[in-house]
Amino acid sequence: MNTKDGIVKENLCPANLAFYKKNGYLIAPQLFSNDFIQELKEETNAIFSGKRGKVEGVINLEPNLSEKEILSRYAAIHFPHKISPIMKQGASDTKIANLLSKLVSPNVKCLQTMLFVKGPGKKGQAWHQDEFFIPTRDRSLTGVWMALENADIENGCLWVIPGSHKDGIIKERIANTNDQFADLETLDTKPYTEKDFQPVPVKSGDVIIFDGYLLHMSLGNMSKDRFRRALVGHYCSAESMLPWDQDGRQSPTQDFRDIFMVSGVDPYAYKGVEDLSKPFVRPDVLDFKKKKS
Ligand SMILES: O=C(O)CCC(=O)C(=O)O
Repeated sequence: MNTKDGIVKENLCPANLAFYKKNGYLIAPQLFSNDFIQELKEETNAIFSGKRGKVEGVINLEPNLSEKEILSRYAAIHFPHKISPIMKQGASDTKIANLLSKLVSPNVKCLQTMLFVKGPGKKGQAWHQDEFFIPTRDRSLTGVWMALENADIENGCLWVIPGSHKDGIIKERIANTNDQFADLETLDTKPYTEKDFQPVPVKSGDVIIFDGYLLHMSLGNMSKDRFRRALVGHYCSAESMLPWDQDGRQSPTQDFRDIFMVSGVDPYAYKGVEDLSKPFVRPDVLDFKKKKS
């Protein structure tokens, strides 16, 4: 594998496309300017302090807390774009949309954002495939992981198993025994072994794009004092209806319509869009089998 082919320069080149097909991910360096990263970081503080509106699970904070105290409370918040135009702007960035329009479909919709801070001592997310949680009809689910600061092995960067997306199979879920993971379940990663597990360290402003069937995870943040802020967007082809109930948070549906377009046209525009997703704090223990009662 020539890892250089996995780095996008100005535009996607044929070597990038071949790398993505074979390995299931790409890195686009320095997509966001330092100024915009700074804005996103400040907005993260505002969201985590509850200043941008209701986030289920955020408790009212005492005034005058330091940034560190605010960010240390929770590892991540889902759907920040619902209360923050700047987060929505990040997830709709034209450079990202342009890449997705070539990798996924000319018509691309965004259905979820997640804002990670993952401070020192916080756990990572076990091996998983995003399509398990967010099923599309055409296997087009794609994750975009936007680094708001440098992420490396020490502070819990993303890890992938290159090529694991290719057979398009949802792997068996088994009990997790790794205490670096927040989850009760992980994946049976066989036939892959540790030598296939690859960290994807990135710099602030870099973006990782990955296939919804790619096996990926992150370990705990083992640093003493470094956060690992990242904005993540999930996208799919606008042609795919979206039978996604958000692990029981939403009613069963054939086509979840709380989406926004980032590229092209929406073939289902006649259905309109709905306001359904509600921002919430990611629990410290992740039990995805639990359904809404
Ligand atoms: O950044 C992380 O810790 C996990 C992110 C992830 O698994 C995802 O975006 O699907």
